[in-house]
Amino acid sequence: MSEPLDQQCINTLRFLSVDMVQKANSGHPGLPLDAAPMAYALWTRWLKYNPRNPQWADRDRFVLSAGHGSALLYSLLHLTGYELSLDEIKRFRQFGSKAPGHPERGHTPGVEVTTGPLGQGMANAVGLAIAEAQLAARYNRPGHAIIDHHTYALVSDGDLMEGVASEAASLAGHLQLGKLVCLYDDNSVTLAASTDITFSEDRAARFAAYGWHTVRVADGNDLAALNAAIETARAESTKPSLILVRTHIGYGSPEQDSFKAHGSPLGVDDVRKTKQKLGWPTEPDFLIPDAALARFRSAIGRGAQTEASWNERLAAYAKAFPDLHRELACRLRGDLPPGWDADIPVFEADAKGIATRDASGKVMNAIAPRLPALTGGSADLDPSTKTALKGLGDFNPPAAGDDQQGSAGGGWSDAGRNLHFGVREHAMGAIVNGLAAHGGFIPYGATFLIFSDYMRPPIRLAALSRLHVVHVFTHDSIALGEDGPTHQPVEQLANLRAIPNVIVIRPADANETAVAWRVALEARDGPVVLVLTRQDVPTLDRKRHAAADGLRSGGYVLSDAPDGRPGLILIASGSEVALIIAAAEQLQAQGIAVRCVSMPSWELFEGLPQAERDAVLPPGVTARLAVELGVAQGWHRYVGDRGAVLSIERFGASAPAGTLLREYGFTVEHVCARAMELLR
Ligand SMILES: Cc1ncc(C[n+]2csc(CCOP(=O)(O)OP(=O)(O)O)c2C)c(N)n1
Repeated sequence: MSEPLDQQCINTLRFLSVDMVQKANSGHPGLPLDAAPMAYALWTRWLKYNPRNPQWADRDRFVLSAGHGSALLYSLLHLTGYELSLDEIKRFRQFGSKAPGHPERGHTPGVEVTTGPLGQGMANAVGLAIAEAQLAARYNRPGHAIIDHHTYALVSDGDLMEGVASEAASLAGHLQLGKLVCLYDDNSVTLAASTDITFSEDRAARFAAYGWHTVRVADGNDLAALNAAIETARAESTKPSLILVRTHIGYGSPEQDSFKAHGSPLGVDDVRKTKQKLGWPTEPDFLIPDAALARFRSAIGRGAQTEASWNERLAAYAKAFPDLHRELACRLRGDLPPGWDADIPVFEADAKGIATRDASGKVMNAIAPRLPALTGGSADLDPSTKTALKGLGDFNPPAAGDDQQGSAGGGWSDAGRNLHFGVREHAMGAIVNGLAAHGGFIPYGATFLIFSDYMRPPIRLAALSRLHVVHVFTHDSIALGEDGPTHQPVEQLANLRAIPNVIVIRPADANETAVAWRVALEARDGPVVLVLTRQDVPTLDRKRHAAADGLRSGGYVLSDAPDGRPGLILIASGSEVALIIAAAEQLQAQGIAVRCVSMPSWELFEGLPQAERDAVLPPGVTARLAVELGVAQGWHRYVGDRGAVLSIERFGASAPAGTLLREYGFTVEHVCARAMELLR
């Protein structure tokens, strides 16, 4: 089946992982014991990487989607020579260790994406594969395959059960992502049970129906069969591949094939028995035989060589195609190219105005031709979210042409900048994370704000792992009207604002929307959510009101009491800004000294020094009214105990927008009345 050295290497992976879990007295030994052979085959024979430069652009991407098997990944990283010491491994799951409970991008060198919530990693892998395909199509030239790598994922039963992976797999098959290879650890056991009680469909048939190429490996310990399967999968260039590897969870342990081997340390006795059973010395722990280490560490020389030869090819490419090379290098650095914002429009003051979703569409289309990194799409809502990049091509399955329904124009190819996610919000969230993790992209996804609920897990992961993605969420309030409460967001803003590291921006008008896009693209270290209206909002007259650039502060004074000494502050975001301006005019006419504050982003505002925040919201002015078409949760931080919030504390209703706004009290009269109450 395999050479003694192979066997020794595989067991090194197994027992390094088992000892890690045992020492931490926490973790998951079952998967490393069963999946070590496939990991060994992949990492020593096929995977293209340089342990001494984990960021090398043309490396293969490896995703451990079953993130609970993190001990296996840490073993691989340590053994192949990444910057992950044995000491760190011995501190598995301890505070500050580089080997945390589940793999965390940005925390451990060599970890491509943060995994643990099942299904996400597999969907990220689809994004990684799309990224590779699009970069290759744009930059490669005959004889210059400068971008040419595979994406591999190790997936488990749990991954395949999760809806997000199904959505992503369906899209990956449709998109014919031939360089995506998933190794499925088919061990028939999950955390709490045998899959007999939960999971009985024919997985190979299901993936074949998605348009995947499937291969079976009957014995997960059969190294030759594993290598042959990976080779076949790599040879299949027009379909993603699923390699179904039959394994036995907790292989070799007394609890083999039992869910009890999934997620608890084996215990000292069973560790000893497992080592004895697999012919491994029971002492010392964390044993790494020299020969095994040498075999794994050969990755360092191989990686250096592979990268060096790529660098040579890149130099030749730079000579032959200097402009393309410059553009690619800029993208890979994560920089915005010079002049990227030169065409962003300025919107004239206009009382009727335009919807911020429309303004956003215009701004995106002004930026996109100068910013090739900007790629994305919507979950079947382009006509509503206005996020199509017109004429910049559609990704990828050859369709009829630009007259194909839904086409953004510019041709169908891997170079297409418009991604058509279909009605797959959850996968869209995870796929844009994959694009961002790949590097070279500022990806965006778009849908209605209400359906951000379908995407919260990937948004949270983007925030946790500091992925720069932009979400465009339109139809941001009950003012969307007749579609009714199922479509009317009420608690979603509070929901998104609650996630650390996410910047939520709800611009008030077209010019704030333009600045919001600037902020979103300049942000770099986390997701940015743009919350936009369906309905028109006035384009504010910036001669009378402060410049829209104030959005960068998160909250700024739009108009003030004549002497700059307000007795009352009205605060709003988005479409309600026009409402407080109208109310302020009435109040002012009654001699009330009122200040209007546009507060498009709490997170940006919190980034200001206290003194600057106090300049916007002077602590001495306690009569403060916040107005927002959503739940009040959180607003008291800005209005204080003596202030009030005009909010929505129930679901919406099906009716024309005007009726709803009246019924829910979002009128100038009601705002004025609430303000007067505060002054009394
Ligand atoms: C979305 C999500 N739900 C639940 C869990 C908790 N959990 C961790 S592993 C697991 C199932 C493990 O089964 P499988 O994926 O087959 O892994 P194996 O048992 O083979 O290690 C569950 C439910 C999770 N990590 N993510």
